[in-house]
Amino acid sequence: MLVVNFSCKNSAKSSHADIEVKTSKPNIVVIYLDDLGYGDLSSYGATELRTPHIDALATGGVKFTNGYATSATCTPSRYAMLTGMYPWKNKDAKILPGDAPLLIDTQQHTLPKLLSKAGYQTAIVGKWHLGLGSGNVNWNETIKPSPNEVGFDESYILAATQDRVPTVYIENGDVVNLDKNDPIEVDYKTNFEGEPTAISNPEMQTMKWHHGHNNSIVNGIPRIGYMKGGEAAKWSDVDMADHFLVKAQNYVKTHKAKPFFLYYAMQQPHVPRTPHPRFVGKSGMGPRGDVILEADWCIGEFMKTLEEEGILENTLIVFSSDNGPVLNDGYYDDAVEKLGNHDPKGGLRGGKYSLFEAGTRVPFITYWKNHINPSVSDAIVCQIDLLASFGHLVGIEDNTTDSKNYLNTLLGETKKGRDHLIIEAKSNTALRSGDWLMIPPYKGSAMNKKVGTETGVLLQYQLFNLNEDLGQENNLAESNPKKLKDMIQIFERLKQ
Ligand code: NG6
Ligand code: CA
Repeated sequence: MLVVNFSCKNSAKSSHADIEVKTSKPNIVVIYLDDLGYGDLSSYGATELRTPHIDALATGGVKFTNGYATSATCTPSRYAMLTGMYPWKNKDAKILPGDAPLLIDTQQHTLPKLLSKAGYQTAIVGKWHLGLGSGNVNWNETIKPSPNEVGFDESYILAATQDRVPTVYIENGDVVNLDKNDPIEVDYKTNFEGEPTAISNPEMQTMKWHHGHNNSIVNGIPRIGYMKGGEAAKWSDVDMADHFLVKAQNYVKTHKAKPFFLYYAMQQPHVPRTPHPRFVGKSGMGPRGDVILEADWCIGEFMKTLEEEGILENTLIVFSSDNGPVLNDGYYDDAVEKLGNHDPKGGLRGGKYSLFEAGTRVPFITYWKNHINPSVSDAIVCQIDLLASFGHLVGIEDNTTDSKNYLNTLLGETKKGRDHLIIEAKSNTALRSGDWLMIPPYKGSAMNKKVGTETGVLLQYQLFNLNEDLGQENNLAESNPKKLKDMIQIFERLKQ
């Protein structure tokens, strides 16, 4: 059995054998937000809103200042985290519609499969967005393959995003509360006859669409995609955070006897931002700020549950986000108008969808009470490495993916992280290496006009020294040809 080499202060009364078990097979919880920016937390420099519960993880654990999602959008980042594979190696790893087939091959190596092999119970609660079924899903029967076929013993998910149909929860492949007499149909191309959309019935909207999002209206919110039926199964948007929280809490309470892995994939602050009424107006920043406060509260409640159940000191928590921030992602919800002095990018350039830093550099925190010494680390870490790192923790080494073991870095025992990392935005890739970031030339628009963020795309090479120029204002590609050449060489080698 693997014996992890750090002191176990909390288990002073336990026998040595107990300590070994506890330290090598802690529960693992990944708390993953959707579109939370590098600057969206008070522990990461935000001054206009306070996130005390997440801050407690940051100050009691390792706060990474160079923590990355692999990608600037959801599906590829989640794919990389769960499979350990760079998403640009899979041409289908792009933002998926709600009726897309499962992106992960059921034969593929995954993080939950690895932990299962080590004796863990595994579950996902929250946003999935990695596709379901094998094409032409019948939402009225048990959907297969689903998260349950790629390593999760249990799943309670929303299929894609909160702004995409079907707007229902799915538990272990079954739509929750489905009335068989009111079957669900979903189509991403054509509407069902007579069904209201934001175009035909704009008066039904309680939240207006800005771009995209003008198909079926559910709970007054126009969505992407068309849906018919399933009335009793439709979720309540304002209750979603509480709903997932209770599921996550119940999972912990009922599975604490053996090690578990819980992927708690929260939906905030992705659009549509629908805070529960008790958070409405609390941030002064409109719904985007309010749902960040709501998410922070949920995390506080979840942590309380771990403590009350007596397993806090035996649970390793990783907190992060799937991509960087966006304000206007398709609805009029005051995110731009009420932003005030808040900077969701935390001084970085770009945002969601961007190859600039704000697209992929995200809050990244590890917390394990009495096992991790609180610190701030500037090591380059990436979510893709959770698979190999957790593998090492539980005694399973696997070199078949792009994931590398950085357990000691994640636990704050060394500040040596990745030397190189390939990041991705909308299928374009760039290289982070040491202090440097190189973006190769790409065709396309430098601005995502509807969303209002820079894409990072330019027809020339871009080279930045992030240590001296965090905001990526000075392109050094021409003035430092030697560094550029080195970076291109590393990039080409890694992309083979
Ligand atoms: C985009 C949507 C955006 C969001 C995104 C996925 C439009 C115009 N925009 O296509 O609102 O849903 O997909 O976000 O439809 S992610 O965080 O899941 O990648
Ligand atoms: Ca996202």
